[in-house]
Amino acid sequence: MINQHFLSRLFALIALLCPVVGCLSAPSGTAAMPSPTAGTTAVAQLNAAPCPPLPPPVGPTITIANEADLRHQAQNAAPGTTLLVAPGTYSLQDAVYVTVNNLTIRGATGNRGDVILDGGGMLTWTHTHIIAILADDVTLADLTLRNGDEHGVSVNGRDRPVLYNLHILDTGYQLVKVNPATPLKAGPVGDGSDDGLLACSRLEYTTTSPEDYTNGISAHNAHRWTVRDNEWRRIRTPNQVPAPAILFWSGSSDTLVERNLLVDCYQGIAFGNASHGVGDHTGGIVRNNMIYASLPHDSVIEMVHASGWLVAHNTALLLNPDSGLTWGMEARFSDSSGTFAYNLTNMDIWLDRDGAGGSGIGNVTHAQSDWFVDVAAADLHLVAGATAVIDQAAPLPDVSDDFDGSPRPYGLAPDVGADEYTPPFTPSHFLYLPMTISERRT
Ligand SMILES: [Ca+2]
Ligand SMILES: [Ca+2]
Ligand SMILES: [Ca+2]
Repeated sequence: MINQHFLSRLFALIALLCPVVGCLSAPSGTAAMPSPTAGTTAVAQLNAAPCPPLPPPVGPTITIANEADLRHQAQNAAPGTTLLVAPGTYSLQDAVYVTVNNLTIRGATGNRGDVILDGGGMLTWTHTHIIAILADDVTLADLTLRNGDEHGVSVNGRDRPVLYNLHILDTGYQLVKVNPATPLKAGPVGDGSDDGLLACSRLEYTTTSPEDYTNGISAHNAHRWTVRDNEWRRIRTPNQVPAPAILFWSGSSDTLVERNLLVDCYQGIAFGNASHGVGDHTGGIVRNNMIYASLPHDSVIEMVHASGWLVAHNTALLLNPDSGLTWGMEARFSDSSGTFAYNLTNMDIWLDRDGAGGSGIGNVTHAQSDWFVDVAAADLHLVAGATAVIDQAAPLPDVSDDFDGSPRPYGLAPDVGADEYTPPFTPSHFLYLPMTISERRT
């Protein structure tokens, strides 16, 4: 008879061993971008580890049930207040201008699909953005923002914004825009936006942007921003103009872009831009992202007028390149330097375009579709047969986990690309762990 003490000891032992043997690692091929509200199984919770629900509000809260009150409180609540927006669809009559420092606007249920802020349409020229941040330490969470004139979220030179568990779709210009200054209200001008976070969100167009001016996020003069654990779909223009989904430029620095999934975007991740000059981006890391393109595409990771970067352990399967395109990642112009390491892709990596000084370590550029779990579903986790890349990398100090947030390495060595392969979970991993029970029954 197994008593409670035995069970608690057994589970304690499993918990102790699992970080070593990986027995509770999620099976390869599970949902790539878990929602913070997805499921309650143990595996779902482990998968969602990088995206836990926000903790309960601290400080005063105000429940919001109509759009006029939301706009009013965003400018009049006391600093530190949380505006809890009740479930529903809110037809905004103007942008929500947040001018109160340390204000949080969040959906009341934690499910971003329950609270929809609708701007009425793209490029209707009625009220610019869905939400404009004009204060420091503003958090937006658990919301859907859609049908905006210009931007879903406009950050204007203010610091430490947190954009978390949002669904942003179908806005006329960039879905998220980070401006260097505060053009709409009085305030610090031109000092940029520092220490922002965009995480655990989904950003997309239903088809394409309405015209050629868009990005998923475009950030000017932004410093130490983190963009992680987001899903980006169809960030593209009607005329296939170059428009990176994730673009940091205009003097931005030390951007971290990790564990994002990009599907059918025309371009992917860019530090700097060819339309600018020397010093467009400094430092930064792009790691553990998965990029899949079946619609026509340009190159998907580009470091342009950018120096001091690391692009490591990204997976890019690119199936519909524009005519003449033979490369999927590039460093460009003579002021660009950095390292591409252990990326996995099926197209070339151009290290020295226009005199750039990129270096390459251990990249694999002949990826095959059958190395991945489910290409048609954009699931680029590795299968057991991907032996050409499993355990074929060397550890990098800047890459200690993978796309799933699971620790590297599993097995003998890190794997090339964004996924660290772990065998599918089966009970046999723990049912046959050796252990001795010397418990004296009383
Ligand atoms: Ca600032
Ligand atoms: Ca490995
Ligand atoms: Ca993994």
